[in-house]
Amino acid sequence: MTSILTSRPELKAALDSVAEVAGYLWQKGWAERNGGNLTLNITEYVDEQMRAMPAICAPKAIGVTLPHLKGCYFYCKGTGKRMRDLARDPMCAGSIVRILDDCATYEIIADNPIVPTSEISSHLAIQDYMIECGSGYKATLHTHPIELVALSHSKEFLDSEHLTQVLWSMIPETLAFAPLGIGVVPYALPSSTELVEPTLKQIRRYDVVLWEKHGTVAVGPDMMEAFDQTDVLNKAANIYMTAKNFGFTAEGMTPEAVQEIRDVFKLPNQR
Ligand code: 2HA
Ligand code: ZN
Repeated sequence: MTSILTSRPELKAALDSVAEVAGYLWQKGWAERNGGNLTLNITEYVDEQMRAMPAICAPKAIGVTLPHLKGCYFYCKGTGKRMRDLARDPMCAGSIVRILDDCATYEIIADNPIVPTSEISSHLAIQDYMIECGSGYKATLHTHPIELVALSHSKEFLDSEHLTQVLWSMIPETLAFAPLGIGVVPYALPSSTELVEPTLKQIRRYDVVLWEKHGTVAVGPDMMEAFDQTDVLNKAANIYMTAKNFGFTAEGMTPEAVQEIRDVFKLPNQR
């Protein structure tokens, strides 16, 4: 079967990178069964022929209206699909969708009518914000990083500022590569539109959002960067856990040492 990726090397390269990330998620144990989902804004690769492609399913409601997404195209992982399958072939585990002019509906155009991720409303609401604020960010990534999810089971770490400070203090690179920190969203039913507003509120301020007792949502200019953001924060949580396993609580770098890194590397405190 011919694919939309055939004779579109730039689009294929972008999705190859998404596939590479999907493989890492599986290897890290963050993507059990169909766990996690992702979207990539691919509008920059869309040509006339793609714009003319007919829908291969009936239009579907996003659940929210997103004015900045008019005419945009996204690659979305399919609901119920496995990251480890996506790693081998992105078009077998996801599809390409077009946002319709009402900004509240999408249709699938390729390759197969694979229904997008159940968390599509949160992902597309974040995509809408990323266009609105001119970030140039194209990727959203939801996954289940073990140590961060475990920390979200403790009331102590449901405070975004406290969790961020603890993670930053574990290893200097955490602050250097996640200078906006991590925001926590209280538990809500997975895939529900109830998650949309709280997630958006936190992603405006933080690099990564932690959904209590569930997983993370990260954004980035591309999928690899969204993965890296999640990875550096989870690494810090792993160090905290490892110290606990040794029988002590990690001391953490002093607030002065953390501030020094912010000053020396001139790290931003907003996007
Ligand atoms: O796609 O992770 O939160 C499966 C999930 C839903
Ligand atoms: Zn999930």
